[in-house]
Amino acid sequence: MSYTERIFEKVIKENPNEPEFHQAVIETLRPAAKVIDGNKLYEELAILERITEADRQIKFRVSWRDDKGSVRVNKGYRVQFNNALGPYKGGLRFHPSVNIGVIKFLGFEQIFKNALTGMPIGGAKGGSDFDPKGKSDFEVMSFCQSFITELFRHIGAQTDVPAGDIGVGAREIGFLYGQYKRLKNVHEGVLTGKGLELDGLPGRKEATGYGLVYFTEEMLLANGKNFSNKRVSISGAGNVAIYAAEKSIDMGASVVTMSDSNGWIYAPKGIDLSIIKDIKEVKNLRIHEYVKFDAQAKYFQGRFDWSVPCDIAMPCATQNEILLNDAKNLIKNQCFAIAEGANMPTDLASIKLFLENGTLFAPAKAANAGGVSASALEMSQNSMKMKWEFAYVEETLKGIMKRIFAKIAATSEEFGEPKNYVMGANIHSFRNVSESMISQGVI
Ligand code: NDP
Ligand code: 2IT
Repeated sequence: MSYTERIFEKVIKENPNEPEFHQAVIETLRPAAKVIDGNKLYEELAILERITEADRQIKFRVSWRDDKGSVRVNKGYRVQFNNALGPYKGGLRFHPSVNIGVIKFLGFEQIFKNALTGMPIGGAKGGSDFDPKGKSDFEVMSFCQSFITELFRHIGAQTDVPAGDIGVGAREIGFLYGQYKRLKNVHEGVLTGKGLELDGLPGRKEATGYGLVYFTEEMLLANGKNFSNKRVSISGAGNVAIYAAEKSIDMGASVVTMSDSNGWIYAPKGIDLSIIKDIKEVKNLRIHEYVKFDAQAKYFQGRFDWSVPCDIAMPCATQNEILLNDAKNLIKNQCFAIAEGANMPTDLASIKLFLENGTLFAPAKAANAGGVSASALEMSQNSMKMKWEFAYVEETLKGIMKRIFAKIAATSEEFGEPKNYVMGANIHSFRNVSESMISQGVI
């Protein structure tokens, strides 16, 4: 049995009940097996044993009071996975589905995503099973203050820099930042995704969605296609989905679907994003409200199954939202490109099917790296005590996404499968991280 396959068995055995983590390890290392299994040094130095074992896993209790004065208790996590390339960096997710396996999958992915950005950042992820939905601002603040009162001792601008993810946006980051500053008495770039009224980066909010579209455009252009007049099917209606939709529309496409965890909308002539922004960003309502304002649109309750005609699909909600039947729906409807905005939205069987079918496939660790790239710009902005302009950030982001695509495409080419961007992304990032680990000795 090969080194990589033995490691998969070991990871599965030693991390029981963590299916998302197993999936992330296989999804990353199997496409890189060609370089790993062909290089004995990796095995001699136990690179895979080390890379799949987090540097540190922090789990803590978060007690807080709700508006009625009742005491509530949640679980908090931070997994500092690997800092070979720089300080630990990665988001915080607040969602009832969060557990240690989910945070480990996200932290593991983050190591390789961050390596692709070319910026000096290691990989981490954190979060809580706290559900911000239906909570007052005061309750969210109370929770965030308690969460950071434990986490503050483990993070810092040179150590570990958290940011947002599902359920964590500028409001939550502001509350976390305020309490951190109070505890440490330093104003430093310890969190990214801060509001513009704090030391936030103009363009961070838009960066993941815009970056996804910039990356996808590069992939389309390299294959003789573009966004113009294409139908884009998007899932989710949060931070990533909204700004992926905005940039797709800017590029001349129409967005025909969006969703939330209750259901999805289909607007064959294109969604009016100003209505979505008003519903989601201003009024904080459910997506079914959309059909009240757009007569051509239909609402379907329940899970989105990717069953409507589209040219490009962008899953932007959560993990495993494209399963085999969904992939078959997309192929049947002649969708020619998938670009992952969410982390690990496509399961292993569906990725395999897309690649066999010749569907262009932009893997998350490359395609959604715009968010963390902008976070790294925010770190540099904060450490220099500067404020970058939105236009500068947008241009820089565009350059970063283009470079990521070029590096991946060159690597896929080097290994004889020029259209296999999954292989290109995983080999390229694995090589970066492992070379850096090797030069730092056995630690
Ligand atoms: P948000 O919380 O802003 O939005 C998440 C969206 O996805 C909401 O519409 C939400 O619906 C929906 N959603 C979440 N969980 C589920 C679920 N289990 N089933 C169905 N729908 C669900 O998060 P983001 O937009 O920030 O994150 C979306 C994805 O992008 C995640 O996978 C995240 O890890 C990834 N990502 C985020 C980055 C960032 O910078 N924010 C960077 C890179 C990747 P509802 O409101 O009903 O919960
Ligand atoms: O998955 C991700 O890359 C994020 N949630 C953003 C991480 C960051 O540090 O900006």
